[in-house]
Amino acid sequence: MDIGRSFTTKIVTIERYILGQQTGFPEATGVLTNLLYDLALSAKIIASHTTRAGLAEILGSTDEENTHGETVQKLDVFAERTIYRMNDHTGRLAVMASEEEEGIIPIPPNYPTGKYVLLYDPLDGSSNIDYNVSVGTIFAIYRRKTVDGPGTLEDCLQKGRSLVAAGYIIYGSSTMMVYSTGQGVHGFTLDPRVGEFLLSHPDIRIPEKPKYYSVNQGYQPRWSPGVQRYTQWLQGDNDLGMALSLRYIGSLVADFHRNLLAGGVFYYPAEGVGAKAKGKLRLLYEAAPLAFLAEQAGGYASDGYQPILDIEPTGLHQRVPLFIGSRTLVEQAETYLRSESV
Ligand code: FDP
Repeated sequence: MDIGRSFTTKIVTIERYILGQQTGFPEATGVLTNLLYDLALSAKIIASHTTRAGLAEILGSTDEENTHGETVQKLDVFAERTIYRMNDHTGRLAVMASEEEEGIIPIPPNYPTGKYVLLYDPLDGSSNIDYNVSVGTIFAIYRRKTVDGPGTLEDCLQKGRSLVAAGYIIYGSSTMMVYSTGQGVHGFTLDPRVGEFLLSHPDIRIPEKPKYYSVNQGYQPRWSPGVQRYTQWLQGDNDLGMALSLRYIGSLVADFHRNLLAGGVFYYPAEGVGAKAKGKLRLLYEAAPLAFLAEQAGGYASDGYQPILDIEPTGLHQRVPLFIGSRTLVEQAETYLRSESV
């Protein structure tokens, strides 16, 4: 028997896959391909640190010194710096913006600027780091709006419908990178033995039959009547023929990832007046890129009234209520929320 031929599954690295997708576009210059590959490399570096996060040298304040006399960086600061340093000098980007930084992040004047804009949340769910719970990185790539020179705020304030690519990396029981360039959603698992992301989840589609709803139920008293009724609908007062199970990690990437694969809805609604009057999550760094992936996987994302992808951003750190996941479940949320405003 020829043992070699009995293995029929192809091994596809993320590099090969990204390049393969590019060949469908003869006009492509390879810049986006390389940008995605740089993000995969950043992910490997960040993953190599998240797996050591329980070690004392990683935890602690940003200005503590470790035993080597080096300044200890918290993991979220480390992730932020890694993505920045991987992308500031490549000539692929006009400007960046990060959830961790107040303003836009210009490309240093000694480096060339390029045609893309990178927005990222370097370590989402970071309140979970100290408890060994999955965290993630989210990224969004747009084409610049300005023609040349240093990128501007205007380049960063684009609605999700204009996204060229988006994705996330989940640092969990394994590390996965999931991304879309508008040709479906594809997932790659990092094989730590060879240091490569290998195609493990081609063309992800949210399953027809949803399993889970995910929300911080502790905040229920602060929700509007529409969100309360919607939650009861998910719990069994519905025509789905089953009550959905509640699963809530409190780490957006992990909650989204599970529901993408299992079917379900994640929501972080508005909470009346006060700090969370518009919810908690950020439009540009969290909601829009994940909404892009949800739609590419056959799902949907809404603020309760309109598609997240159609919201015109007005500020870098703008918050937005988010309902995301299986299309029918998100549309049902819209029905309940709209009915409360008539
Ligand atoms: P975190 O504060 O830990 O960074 O947007 C940040 C986020 O986590 C999301 O990842 C997560 O879904 C949400 O906040 C959790 O918020 P609650 O603790 O209010 O449920």
